[in-house]
Amino acid sequence: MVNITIDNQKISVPEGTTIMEAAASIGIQIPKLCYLKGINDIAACRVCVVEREGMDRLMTSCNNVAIEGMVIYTNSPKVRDARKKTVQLILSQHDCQCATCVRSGNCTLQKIANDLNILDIPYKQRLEDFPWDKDFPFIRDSKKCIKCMRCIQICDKIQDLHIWDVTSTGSRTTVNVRGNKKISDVSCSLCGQCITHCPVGALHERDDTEKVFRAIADPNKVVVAQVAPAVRAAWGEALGLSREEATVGKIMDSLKRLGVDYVFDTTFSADLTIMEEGNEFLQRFTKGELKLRPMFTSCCPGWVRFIKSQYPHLVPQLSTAKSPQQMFGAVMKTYFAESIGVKPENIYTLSIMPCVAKKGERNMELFYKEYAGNDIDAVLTTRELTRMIRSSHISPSTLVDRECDPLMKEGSGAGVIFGATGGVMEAALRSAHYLVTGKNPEPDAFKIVRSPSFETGVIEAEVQLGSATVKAAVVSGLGNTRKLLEAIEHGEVHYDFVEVMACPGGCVGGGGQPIHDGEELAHERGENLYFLDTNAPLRFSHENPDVQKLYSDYMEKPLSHKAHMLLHTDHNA
Ligand code: HC1
Ligand code: SF4
Repeated sequence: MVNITIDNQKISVPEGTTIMEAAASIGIQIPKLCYLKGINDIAACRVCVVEREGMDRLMTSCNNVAIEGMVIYTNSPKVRDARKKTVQLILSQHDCQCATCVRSGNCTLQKIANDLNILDIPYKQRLEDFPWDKDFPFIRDSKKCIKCMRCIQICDKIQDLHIWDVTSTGSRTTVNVRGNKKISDVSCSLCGQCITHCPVGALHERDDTEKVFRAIADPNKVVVAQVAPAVRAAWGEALGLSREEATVGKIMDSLKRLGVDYVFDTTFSADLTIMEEGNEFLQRFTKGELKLRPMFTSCCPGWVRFIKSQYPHLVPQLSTAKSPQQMFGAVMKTYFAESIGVKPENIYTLSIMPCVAKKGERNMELFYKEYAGNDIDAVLTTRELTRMIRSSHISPSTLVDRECDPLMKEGSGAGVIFGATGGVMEAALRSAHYLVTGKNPEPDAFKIVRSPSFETGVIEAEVQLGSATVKAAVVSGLGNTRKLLEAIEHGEVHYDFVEVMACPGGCVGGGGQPIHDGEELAHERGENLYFLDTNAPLRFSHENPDVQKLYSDYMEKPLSHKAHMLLHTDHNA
């Protein structure tokens, strides 16, 4: 242990404790802007400076550890003065139009400036204005970038994609796409992790809310919405609702009150995905197509973009099943459209997703009879949904539980857990067990795939399906994924079926979810989905009566010709 004094309080802390952590242990929160534990502790912003007795120079507290006998002041006149000047300088290079900023009210810089009682900026404003493609699924506003380096670190260390870089030097030092390229010319996965780790409004999703409002107001359009599994675990966070209050039924109510015509739950098409992908896996597995092993899941568009750019030779190993989002869009514009007597071109398909990459995936084409268009017309992130609710003056406390509309009303607990890492694999194994043995397993029989190793982010399991043993692996985070793919390529590990999610923890930690600066909530949100699954009346995708009816009335059977046309894709196309 190390003995130090902070603001006249004597404390003992374990060796290696930073001054910031030591102060926090006695309730002193030192302000910080760029710091992210274990990812960005490079003291780039210098907001966390403290004074050490006997030293002239102030020191940063996020990356300096407590040393025996140190006497530290976190709020001396010198510290207050320096901290205020630092923040004022940052503000002089930041577009401070808070009233029109997407992060207003949830911005670390705004909070620190307020907390420090900064009422003016005595320096000349100097803003950088780099061009950006406004049609790209996310937007970078260089005028708001505070060069904290978090985006660089997250993309390098967690996603291993190295999209961002420091450019220029000295006072001109700034951040931009590596090599000053256009974002559309580099291999961004669209995972959105740089957005959720940005402390200000420099990175945000392309706002599609006005486009959706216009479609709702269009009398010729029938707006049909779906809500992804992981949205229910997080949407209430931004609206002041507790986990218990923030039910999926209230999302459905909010959509109806916004004017959406029909509302559905993506858990329905997650169940449908299991029917297609589960049967595809069994077909590949029993046919012994060894060169196509392992089969990779294909529902995460961040992962699909990653494999296409980083490991194109492995693309044939992706399941050909479209993601639940895309399958639902195709079903809405055909089966559902026919059931309500509306032409597919008059159906406007909207999805609410925890994800930015879904805005890219939506461009997937749909050709059916005379119709040529897209499965999905608009994707809103969880954050955009909450902005629509707020801008429509819907009071969250007045929302009530509303069921989904008929025909595709049901979704199983297996569909709900798609939103957490391991969930797609677990749902698939539940149904694969039934398909192989003719009997349901215990619903929680495969829960081993829920807990990734802390170090690798990977879960491995050998699962018995009748007389066959299936070697499964689950991974989330693209840096972890790259390591796993390398091990597969080098023959160090062998699997039959691998689930990959681009965002750490799966969709619950998605790049479109509410932002809590510095806090990772994926695990907690995932627990919420497992709770909902445990208490769901239906736990098996193959028992979903609405999916069964879709097959008997329309698709015929999994992997039928029609199913291939509507529910599968050629990833090489
Ligand atoms: Fe996901 Fe999926 S689980 S990809 O994370 O397969 O986004 O929630 O909707 O499509 O169902 C996201 C979540 C989502 C799809 C499903
Ligand atoms: Fe990197 Fe993901 Fe951000 Fe793209 S979206 S730059 S891959 S962190």
